[in-house]
Amino acid sequence: MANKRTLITGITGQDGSYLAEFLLSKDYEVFGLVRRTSTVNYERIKHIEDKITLISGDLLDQNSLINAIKESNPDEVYNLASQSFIPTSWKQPVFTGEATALGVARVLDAIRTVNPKIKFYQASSSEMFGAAPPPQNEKTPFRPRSPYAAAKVYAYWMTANYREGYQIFACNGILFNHESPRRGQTFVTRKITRALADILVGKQKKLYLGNLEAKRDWGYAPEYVETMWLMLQQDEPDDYVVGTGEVHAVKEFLEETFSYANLDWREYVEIDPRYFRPTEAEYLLADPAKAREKLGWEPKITFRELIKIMTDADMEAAGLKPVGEGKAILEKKFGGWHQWQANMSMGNGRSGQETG
Ligand code: NDP
Ligand code: GDR
Repeated sequence: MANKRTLITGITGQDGSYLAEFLLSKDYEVFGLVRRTSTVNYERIKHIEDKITLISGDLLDQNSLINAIKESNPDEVYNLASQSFIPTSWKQPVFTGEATALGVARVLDAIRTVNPKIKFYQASSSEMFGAAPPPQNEKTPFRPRSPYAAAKVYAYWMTANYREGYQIFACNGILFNHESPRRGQTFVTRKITRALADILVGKQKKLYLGNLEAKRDWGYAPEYVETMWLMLQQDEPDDYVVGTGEVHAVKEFLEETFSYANLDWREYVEIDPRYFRPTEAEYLLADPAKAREKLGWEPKITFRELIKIMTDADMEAAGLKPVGEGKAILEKKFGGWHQWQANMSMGNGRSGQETG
């Protein structure tokens, strides 16, 4: 039987790169949509570039999506592309809406036009719950608290409507925060682990942060991409909340990271009002019972283990000898398709593959 084919949008991002590795391990033929940038930014996928095919396109350009779907002829499309940083969504709300909301309508309509039998995964977000009281599950009404969240709510409902109206096998994965050494450097977890490494090597003296009281349900990204695939392997399309069911404040993330390297965060951290948001999602905590029951999914990496993995990776990337517990945890608990070395694809590389 021929291998399955997949098109991943957002393949150069954190999740796209892990999903590509995971699907390659399942013998998929992997195609990735990449947009044109003045400097090539394929650092997260450079170690698998000879195993995947990149296609030029943009969520803002309908024809490029139709062409990408025709060219890749996929069984499954994973739509991970979006403007995903919440502060930017306040500065560029219209652009965020174009990519994160209308971009999804464009992909869905391209599928409907080219081949409605293609299965579709939409990267929905816990941010959609915003001000809704915790814990949040599939039945919790959305109360978005940012232009990003509002755009994701539109995309969520478009996905549900294409499922109900056109019988497309379309699923929303409502994923809570998931992190890794490949996390973008402006997100708070990576900002903290990277700053710690820079402080240790003497490149940075202070770390400036915003709201330390916000609470998040943080998990390990490679585990989360497995749920995306599981959703598309079920008999019926559906929506699922994915998270650990454990909540921690930003302050706890700080404490754990700095104490892992025997430092006291209070000596290094300063609050900068620039990092506060106009409105905040204060308390996001998943009730992942449905994913556990229907997908058989259970996260393996705990909050403290996640911090050790990320900190070790940032220390190694900074040229330091890592404490080492994070590396050991990964080898013991994860294995299989996901290895330590691949995680280190987080630097600034240059790619060989060209797209037109
Ligand atoms: P990243 O920000 O790391 O990656 C986003 C990807 O989208 C990049 O590959 C980026 O390309 C691409 N992209 C952005 N705009 C466009 C566009 N106009 N056309 C084509 N591609 C575009 O995000 P993550 O990997 O962390 O997240 C993946 C998805 O999951 C996103 O949709 C995010 O909103 C959502 N999500 C993430 C969560 C998390 O905790 N990580 C939780 C819940 C949802 P480029 O490299 O060129 O910038
Ligand atoms: P989030 O992630 O907004 O939850 O969105 P982020 O790591 O940016 O913020 C988490 C919390 O930390 C607080 N915070 C800071 N955040 C940043 N980035 N920088 C700071 O200096 C800082 N100080 C405090 C924030 O206020 C917030 O409460 C992520 C993205 O991946 C989205 O795309 C995704 O949908 C959601 O997770 C689930």
